[in-house]
Amino acid sequence: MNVHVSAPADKRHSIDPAFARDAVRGLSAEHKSLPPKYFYDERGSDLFEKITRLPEYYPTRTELSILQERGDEIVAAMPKDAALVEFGAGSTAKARLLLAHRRIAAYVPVDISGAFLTRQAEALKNDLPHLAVHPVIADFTHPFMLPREVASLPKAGFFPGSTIGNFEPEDACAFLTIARHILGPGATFIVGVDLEKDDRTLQAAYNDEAGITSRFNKNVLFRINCELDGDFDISRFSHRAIYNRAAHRIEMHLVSLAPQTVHLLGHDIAFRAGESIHTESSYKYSVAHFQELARCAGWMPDKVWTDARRMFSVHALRA
Ligand code: AVJ
Repeated sequence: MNVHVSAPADKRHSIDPAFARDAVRGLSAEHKSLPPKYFYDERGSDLFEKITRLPEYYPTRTELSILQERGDEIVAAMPKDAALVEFGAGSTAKARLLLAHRRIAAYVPVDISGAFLTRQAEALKNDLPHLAVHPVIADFTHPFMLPREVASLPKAGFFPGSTIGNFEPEDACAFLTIARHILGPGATFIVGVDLEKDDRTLQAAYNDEAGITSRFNKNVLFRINCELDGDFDISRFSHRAIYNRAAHRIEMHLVSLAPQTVHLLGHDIAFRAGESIHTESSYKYSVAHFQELARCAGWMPDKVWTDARRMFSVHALRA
């Protein structure tokens, strides 16, 4: 049963209009979907952090091992005394592995979360006093200005974590093009990209035994209930992650276990039994396939580093 209890007047909150628009639009479409960026409120970011430590979720630890073991070569692929511009700097853990080599003059973490960014930047200034740190509060998927303090320095972009896998290939190409314009001529771009591999490893990484990925996926419904006055009965949806090999992507879905109608912001959203909401695509690339994408965006593929088991890749591109 879906009983909608509205919040008392003093508990009412302001609604994020972009979230409201994207949720209503995505849930009203013939093939229902929700943008993956709405996974990441505080609870969702915490669940993602837990995912990165799961035994089945290989990408984070594999990329960290590549950055750790090949950091000197990766930094050598950048111009000397560059400003390292990190797109979507969640934590500075990965950048620190490159900054440790002391060939980088400045660090420009770009993130939409201002408070978080300022805290991280302060900690980094303490640990690496020689480094100039200039955080930029911006949505890195849109064009933004680099701080004037780094205008005269050569640039190295950094986009780890296979975050690029969340973009549709056309959007990934558009993003790489914007990044090339922001970084300018002579720049290097270091991009972490998850590799195509066997189904079992991929499916396991998104269907962990402990059920954390399922909670992470369902967090978007939880947010709709809390923030958009939705009345999803979350127990009547199940997590599904499958590898769509023809499309080269993991697809995460939330599948309705019964016919049901959900209400939010004055809209009635009807579900058939078995109907799904597509909540995330995580594209996987071969080395050659990613290099082709980079060329489309005007970058010249340079070096590539992978782990011994070829699970994950770190690419250096040249503008
Ligand atoms: C943060 C987009 C790289 O696609 O692997 C992890 C997000 N989703 N488990 C990924 C995610 C489910 C992750 N990215």
